[in-house]
Amino acid sequence: MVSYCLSANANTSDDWITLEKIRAPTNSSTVIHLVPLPHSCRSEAVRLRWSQETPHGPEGYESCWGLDNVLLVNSAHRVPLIEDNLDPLDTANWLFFPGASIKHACQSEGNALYFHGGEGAAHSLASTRDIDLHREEGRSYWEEDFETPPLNWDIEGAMYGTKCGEIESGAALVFEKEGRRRVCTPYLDTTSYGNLRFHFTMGGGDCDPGESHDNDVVLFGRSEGRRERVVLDTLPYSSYRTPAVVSAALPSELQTPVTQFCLEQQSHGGANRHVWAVDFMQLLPVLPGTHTHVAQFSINLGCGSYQPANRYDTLSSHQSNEI
Ligand SMILES: [Ca+2]
Repeated sequence: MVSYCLSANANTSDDWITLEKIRAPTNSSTVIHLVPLPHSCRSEAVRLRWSQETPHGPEGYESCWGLDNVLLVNSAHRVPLIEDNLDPLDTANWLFFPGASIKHACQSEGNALYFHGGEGAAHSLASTRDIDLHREEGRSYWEEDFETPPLNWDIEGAMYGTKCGEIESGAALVFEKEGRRRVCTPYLDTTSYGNLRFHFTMGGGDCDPGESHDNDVVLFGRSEGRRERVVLDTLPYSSYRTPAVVSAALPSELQTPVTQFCLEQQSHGGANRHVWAVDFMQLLPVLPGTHTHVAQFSINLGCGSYQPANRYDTLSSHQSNEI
């Protein structure tokens, strides 16, 4: 059995690239294959093919084969969001591991998180720090981190800095000037996006807080050719003293080839009054892929002296829900 890939710009079937030759299993059990794609297969419009080689001898053979659960994941050269071999354990990676000790045990390579169980061990678990799985490196999504002035944005009444504290990371867009305070993105093709997110504060850090709903900031979008604004949210003056993520689902009228998003403060008390800031704005795909991340770990359940007690439950993820 041979698996291949073919780029769209290849002209003939002779350009199929062999990825792997798979021998027939010696028994009838199902075998899972993980095949890294070479660079030549990582482009647009690539096809994959599986085929059985023709028999060499005159007698031929009888066989049937099946294929199931084909999964293409973009994980080959992605920087791991978290990686820890525990040699030594990186304390920044782990929130809790009650019931565990870090030691060489259970035939581990170097240190392992070792859970010895026993009486009264109510909880044995290991919990990582929060990991932002929305940042899907390599996927197509749009973002702006305001570390340098962005091109083609329409910005009034703002400067770049950390006056309102660190909103997401590094510099943010800080609205503190006199006059109109408004920011609009360039016109974007939002047909494949379903969610707009950004980090926001009013009154964070050393910034003057808002005092009334007159200071609220309105989030709206508009499509080219339509004059009317589509209001997505109104950010109350008192709700973002601590920076927080604002997340807005895109209605269908804002999923167009030419759409922009704006934030505008209704009114304020002048320079350095009622100050707000924005950082790390991003557009996320309509539907995140179901398999966009891979967790890989090794676990040994058989090293205790009383093996029937060994049990593991699940690898679970808890998502702080902001969408
Ligand atoms: Ca930033």
